Amino acid sequence: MTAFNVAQKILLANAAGGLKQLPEAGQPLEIQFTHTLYQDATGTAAALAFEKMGVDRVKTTSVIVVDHKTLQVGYIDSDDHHYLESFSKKFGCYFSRCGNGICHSVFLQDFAAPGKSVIGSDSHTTNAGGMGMLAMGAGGTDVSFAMAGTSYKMDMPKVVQVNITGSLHPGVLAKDVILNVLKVIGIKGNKGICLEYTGSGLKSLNVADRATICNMGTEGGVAFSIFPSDDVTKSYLEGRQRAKDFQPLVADAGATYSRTIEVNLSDLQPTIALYPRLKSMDKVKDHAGEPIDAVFIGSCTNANYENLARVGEILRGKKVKVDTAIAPGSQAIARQLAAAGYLEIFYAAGVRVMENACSACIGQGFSPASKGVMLSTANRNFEGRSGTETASVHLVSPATAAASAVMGCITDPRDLLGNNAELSIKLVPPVVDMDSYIAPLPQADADKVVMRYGPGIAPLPTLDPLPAKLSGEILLKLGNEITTDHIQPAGKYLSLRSNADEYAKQATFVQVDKTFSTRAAAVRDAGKHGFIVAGDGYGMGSSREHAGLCPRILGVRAIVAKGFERIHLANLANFGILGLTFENPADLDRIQQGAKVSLDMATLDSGNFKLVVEGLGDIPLKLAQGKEDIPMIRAGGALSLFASQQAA
Ligand code: MIC
Ligand code: SF4
Repeated sequence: MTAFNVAQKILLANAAGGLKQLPEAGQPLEIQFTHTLYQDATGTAAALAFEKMGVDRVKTTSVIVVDHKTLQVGYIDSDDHHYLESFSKKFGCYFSRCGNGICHSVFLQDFAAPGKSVIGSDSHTTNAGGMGMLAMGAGGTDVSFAMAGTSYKMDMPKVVQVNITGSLHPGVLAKDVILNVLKVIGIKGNKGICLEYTGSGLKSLNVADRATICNMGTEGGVAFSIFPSDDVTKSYLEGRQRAKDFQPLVADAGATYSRTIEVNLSDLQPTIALYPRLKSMDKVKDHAGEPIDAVFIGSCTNANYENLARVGEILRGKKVKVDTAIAPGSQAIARQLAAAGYLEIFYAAGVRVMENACSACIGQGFSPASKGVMLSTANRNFEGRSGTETASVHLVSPATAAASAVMGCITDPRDLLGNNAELSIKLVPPVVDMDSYIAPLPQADADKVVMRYGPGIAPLPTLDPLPAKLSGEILLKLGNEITTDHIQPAGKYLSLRSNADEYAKQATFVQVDKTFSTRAAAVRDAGKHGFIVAGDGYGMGSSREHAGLCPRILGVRAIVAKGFERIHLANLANFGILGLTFENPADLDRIQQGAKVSLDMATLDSGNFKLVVEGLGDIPLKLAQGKEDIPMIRAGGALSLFASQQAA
């Protein structure tokens, strides 16, 4: 009998059509997700797409969480929230109101279940892998199709084993574990893999720690990460009064992996990921004493009870020396902290206790000063993400962040606590409050719900089919590692998510080239097509599909790069943009911004193209998307294809 690893078991259990045997790595696979997740920044566009699908009620356990656009300055954010609430009631979802918590934190505590599967319109949906769940991020359109009951197409990943031994020293946290794993696997080029955690060290990592580790697998670009479901999982679920959701999920003896990475927890030290893009993972000790201006402790990565209680123990009886903010992951966590007396410690230490939301992680408040240095416990430190283009944000664990806040400079927590200082935290029962959600309404009540569309919500544009020949110009030439925050920044532009035209006009590539949207629109309005050329890792980071939709609105029809990240490449196909790679990567150097180019679609089905560059000749290209994406790209995008199929 074949011995299966956990990743293989969970893929098989959730494969569409009762599949008996998994395909080889790299071959197509379809998943029938049991759960779906929207948040409010990607959710409005995704929900508008769902409405176009003509389905009466969601087919999955669907959770919608308001957590990103919580500033609500002016009516736009609140309008989106009311729209999502009416959508949720109408179509049978769970709705989590503003302030109830971050989508991944509330999903983990109240909905994630071992053996099941979730696809969410947020790249860190991978968080729930800590519960032994198949958990993946995707663009909103893909999530909406899954919600409507359609299976999701992916490639069978290679399963890489991360074998954990030893146990963490005091002051070293799960965040340090994942930063060290990322140090080994790197932050790009991991598209076809998933990570499975095994080994004797797992028992010392609780479910929240495991979620931290799976959350940031996304920064490595892996499809998902997964832990087994064991006694640790069982007692977590019992604590949350969800014992019935437990099912064991462990690898068979003799299960094999494509590669093994060994991590001895006892060897790890507090680690810092330097700005920008987790540039290098250094020991905190090597940066000790460097000045900082602000500290943010929060985000779906690690704002769980145990971590914030540790922060409380570090802050007990002390005052912070720099601006410090703490945003608990959920209201349940905040209430648990209050019950244990930690909120009082935070306030007494001079900390700003923020809303239970994404907050400073995505530049929604608490932006650092110009040229400032912020330590953050979040998972991303892309350029400009904090809301301050000139500031540097370094990523650390909550313990390092708290110790540094107390000292006013980068500090290894062990230097404050002493090497053997065990941080014993107060254990109080977790807060379970399912009434903090609006549960799915019975169908008769759902039928009566009137949808609320605020004036800021614009309908999704209708996208036209791919012409027989694209001709236009190279609008932008870019380097490596262009993130979705470069393409379509969040921060102060987040409110525009429900009006894609305006979001495109004001924000697309604004941090890279302020003239981009005007130039692109001029080319589009002249009846020509826009092209972008770039290096490797194009589209890394967020699952935000506006990074595909907005360039498309501005007339971009093809992006030629040395390599793409998985979710973004799928989003490009969903909006009818060709993702192409160079046959000879060195050709990128020969192409200039502004060059006049054309691309004949006659060879689209073969996947091979020649980009004709005026004055330079032909450059051979390959389609980066799969053959199965071709009908969608031809039709102009996923919804255009869907509409044409309905009409036929
Ligand atoms: C992020 O962390 O970048 C976000 C904001 O949560 C995104 C989703 C978005 O852009 O709305 C993500 O990770 O997918
Ligand atoms: Fe929110 Fe930040 Fe987590 Fe994204 S990474 S879901 S912005 S807390």
